[in-house]
Amino acid sequence: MRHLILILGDQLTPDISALQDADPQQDRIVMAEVRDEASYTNHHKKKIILLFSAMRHFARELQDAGWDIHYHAYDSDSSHGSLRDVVAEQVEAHRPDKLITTECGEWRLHDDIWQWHKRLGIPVEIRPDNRFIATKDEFARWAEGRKQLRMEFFYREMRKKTGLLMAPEGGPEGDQWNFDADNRKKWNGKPPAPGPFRVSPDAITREVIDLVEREFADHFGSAEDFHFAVTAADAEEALAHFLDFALPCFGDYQDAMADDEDWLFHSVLSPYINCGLLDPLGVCEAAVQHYYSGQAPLNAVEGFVRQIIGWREFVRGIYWLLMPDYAAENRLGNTRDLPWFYWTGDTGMRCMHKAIDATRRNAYAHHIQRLMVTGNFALLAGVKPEDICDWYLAVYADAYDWVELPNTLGMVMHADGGYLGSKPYAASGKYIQRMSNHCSDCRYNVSRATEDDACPFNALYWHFIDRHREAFRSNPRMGMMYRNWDRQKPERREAILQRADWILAHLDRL
Ligand code: FAD
Ligand code: DLZ
Repeated sequence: MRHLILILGDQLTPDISALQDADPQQDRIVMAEVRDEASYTNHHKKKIILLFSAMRHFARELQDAGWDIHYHAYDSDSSHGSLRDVVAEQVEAHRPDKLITTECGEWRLHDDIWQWHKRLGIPVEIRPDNRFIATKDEFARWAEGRKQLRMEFFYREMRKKTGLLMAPEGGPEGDQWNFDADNRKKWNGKPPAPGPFRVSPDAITREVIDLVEREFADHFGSAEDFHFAVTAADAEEALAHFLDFALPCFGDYQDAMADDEDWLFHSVLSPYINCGLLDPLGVCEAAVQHYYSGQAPLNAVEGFVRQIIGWREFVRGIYWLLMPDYAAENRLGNTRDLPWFYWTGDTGMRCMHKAIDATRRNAYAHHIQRLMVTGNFALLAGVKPEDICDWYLAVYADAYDWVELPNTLGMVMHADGGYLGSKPYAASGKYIQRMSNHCSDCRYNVSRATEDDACPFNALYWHFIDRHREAFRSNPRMGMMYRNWDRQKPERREAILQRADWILAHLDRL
């Protein structure tokens, strides 16, 4: 055999770099469902189902196209518990000249694969991941020498590089790079939200569901009502469904939340983009076509494209620029354990209960729930970054360290000093009230801050502002918060801080 080619569970793309120049007559592909990958965090059951089923479908498609594949199906009794074990067995059995793979997305595994050539006794060629718009080197070059790294400026470079939403004269379509200011409407039930594209599980998926219910029974989340796409063809249909039914309102309601609506106008495409079933650039090109054909407004399409070629690329760049030290950052010095209700959803705070319950059922919550509800609470309560990062890595079907870590540690926890935002996204209950209808059905009163029934976000917000005065003293974007806090009567400030202290001492009672 000439080459052994390793394809990971989040590399389900037929033209992934590891397969380029490969020869079905001489090369062999290896894919493996293994304990180490399925158990390094408490992955949501639906995430494991999605990956195992999508891997099995992908392997079958490659086989049908004439490839020689070794597919290692999950077996809890197998002595091959890691990807390296399975690859070593294949190397032993077939003596390839070389192992080829595409660089993986997580530092923990990346660091391991870099050492494999010593253990395997053959060269290991690790190719760049060709599914991203910017290479790691390109991002590093862009970042070099800049005082501050801001997504907005990187995003503009990506717009120019891809030509997406660029007018013929060379400027941005609509003479504006960013339409975020138009994208902050509250949703009051109209127009109705379309819900995500749903696929009924086929025989392969049903087999995987049984496997996961059996072998991963203690993992977070529900396996019931699994409806994710598990093939590229179905993921394309999910994209078409989003473009036709949700994209037109994506911009307007991008920041909205609703008590009885899990998905609003979000695309629910991240699980597919991240495991390789959809190409991020192709997704953006399709959205842009909907703008040019008049099917979706510019604020929606620009907002959507920015999430993918802006935020998604930017967080990946930050991750690879700053890892491995990045994961240990804790600039606000947080020490609190993650409250247990993050795993159960058992809390009277309506917004938290709704976000966690949707997470448990769907392995999905939209960005504003992640950022401004579960994230905001962890920030205000001073949860240890490692605890909250572990939670986000476990509970979502789209979670991989390269994208989860900067979003959580950086954007939510401000634990990196501000790469993902020039000020923390801290907010009181008023923000949640403004953007949702959760508060009207909540056990707590959002208009109060000090009473026993007062919304915990309110007192915690001021406690956060007060206890981090030193850290934010010189941040001009925080000045108004401190002026507002200092303007309150001393007795009021004292009562708020006391209420916050009580909350922090009794998080399990909220
Ligand atoms: P949409 O709202 O429809 O957005 C379209 C696409 O843009 C998404 O599919 C995604 O590919 C991309 N995108 C949007 N926002 C971001 C972002 N901030 N970073 C990277 N890509 C983005 N996203 C993940 O893919 N994996 C994660 O593990 C993850 N963890 C997160 C943790 C926290 C604390 C926060 C605040 C955000 C996290 N995000 C993560 C980003 C974002 O919340 C999800 O990408 C989004 O909710 C996925 O749902 P969607 O496909 O409906 O997105
Ligand atoms: C997330 C995941 C899971 C649950 N299982 C596997 C697996 O059994 N085999 C595999 O190749 N990949 C899996 N993955 C995805 C990997 O963990 C992913 O490749 C790394 O997170 C690197 O991005």
